[in-house]
Amino acid sequence: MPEIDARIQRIYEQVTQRNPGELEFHQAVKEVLETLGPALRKHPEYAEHKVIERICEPERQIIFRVPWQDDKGEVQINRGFRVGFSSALGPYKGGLRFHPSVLLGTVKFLGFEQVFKNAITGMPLGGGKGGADFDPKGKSDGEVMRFCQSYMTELYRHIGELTDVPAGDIGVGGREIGYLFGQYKRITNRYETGVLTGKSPKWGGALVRRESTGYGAVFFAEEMLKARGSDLVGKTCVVSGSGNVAIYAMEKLQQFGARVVACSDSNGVVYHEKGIQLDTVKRLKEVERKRIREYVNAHPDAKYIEGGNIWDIPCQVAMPCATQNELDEGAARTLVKNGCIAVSEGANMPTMPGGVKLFQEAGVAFAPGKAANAGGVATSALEMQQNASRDAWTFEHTEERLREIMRCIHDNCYATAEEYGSPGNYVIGANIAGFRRVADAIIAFGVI
Ligand code: NDP
Ligand code: 2IT
Repeated sequence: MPEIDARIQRIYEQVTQRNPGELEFHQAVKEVLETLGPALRKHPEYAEHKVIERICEPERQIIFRVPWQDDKGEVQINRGFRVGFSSALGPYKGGLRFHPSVLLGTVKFLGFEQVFKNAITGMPLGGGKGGADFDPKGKSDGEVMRFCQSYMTELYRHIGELTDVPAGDIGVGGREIGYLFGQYKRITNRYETGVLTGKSPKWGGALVRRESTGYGAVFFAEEMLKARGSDLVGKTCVVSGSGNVAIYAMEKLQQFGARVVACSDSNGVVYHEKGIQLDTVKRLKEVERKRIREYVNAHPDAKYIEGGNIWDIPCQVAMPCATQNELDEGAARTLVKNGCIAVSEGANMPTMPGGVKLFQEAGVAFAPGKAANAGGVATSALEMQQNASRDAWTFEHTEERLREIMRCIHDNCYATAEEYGSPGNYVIGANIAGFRRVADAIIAFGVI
């Protein structure tokens, strides 16, 4: 039915015209829309109720000034954002990103992805995202605290455990969540633990949330390999980044008996043939907040490549866990040539469209971030569940729940891809499975 394809194309053109210059948002929308044809053909009600048009328009977008004083007493001004994309399945849910590159279009791309990701977890979560163009790098704890307090002084009126529940993303970890929660508690006079996730387990956070995104992306990789009669044991792996997602992806890969030979940060790449020593990475990144180049001071047999491309390093399993568009078509070609058999995205939209196509054509098992990194937000939902029941689960129990959730997401994507005529295509499986759950709720609620 070519009219369906023409309709999808028209919707995409409207999105680009109405959101000029927001290239990452356009990219995220395009990637989803071009996979929805089979769902629209099978379910004409989605077109009739203009479900796609509604999903592409955020329910609300909040932009605000964030003034704060640095350690020298100088006034600094940043811009804060929170976009509530869809509340069809639950309160808006998604992280906050503090990075100098953050623009409204960045937050919208992430919020759009989040809607589908949260839907395929099967949990009661809407989708949203937020952040600021604040750069936490090189800032003192006091500066980060004052920034977070100022940010929350506006944000508090827009969030709540039944309305919108932020969490971490790039540049926002346990320290920032603590400062944000402290200010929320102080302003609202409420110890409303369920308003944020990613809290420290010392005061209301869930065990495993810190590890969950990285662990989940490895569980997904393991499921993909299992579906092909293989596993992670003895596999050579490369993980980009060295932040929250990368560190715990490396940890779980090692626990599965894989060999992680490289990781990175925005300055360069560390290659350690005998295997990355994770204690060193954790000390450098989680405690001392230093650059990855310092790794070689502790391990002189490792190599540091300033400005290097991590995807040049041969591996069987690649896990991009740093940021969007970090793996281009050329890098995908190199990976395939070097024998890569599986790619599991810990980051959001790290592989560029040409790279995804190349992996799929080469028969590489490819897991899009929407499915592979959904363990983070799924464990946020488990944190909300524990907060609501004033309970705290053990590490083992929570990790088992995460593993089961990732297994279900994998099987759902796999089965949906098959049902819609593209067996083995996890991109189509994830997009259609997520879309259908949101779309059915949107139709049920009428025109709101
Ligand atoms: P962190 O801030 O903990 O770590 C980010 C890592 O990526 C750092 O090593 C950083 O290097 C690198 N990086 C960030 N921006 C760039 C850039 N522009 N170019 C090169 N490298 C960069 O963030 P997270 O680990 O939490 O997030 C990583 C990815 O995972 C993001 O795409 C995020 O959206 C996604 N994600 C995170 C979840 C979570 O629960 N935290 C859940 C699901 C997805 P440097 O320090 O030099 O900047
Ligand atoms: O991209 C993501 O899924 C996250 N940054 C985590 C969101 C959350 O609410 O836990």
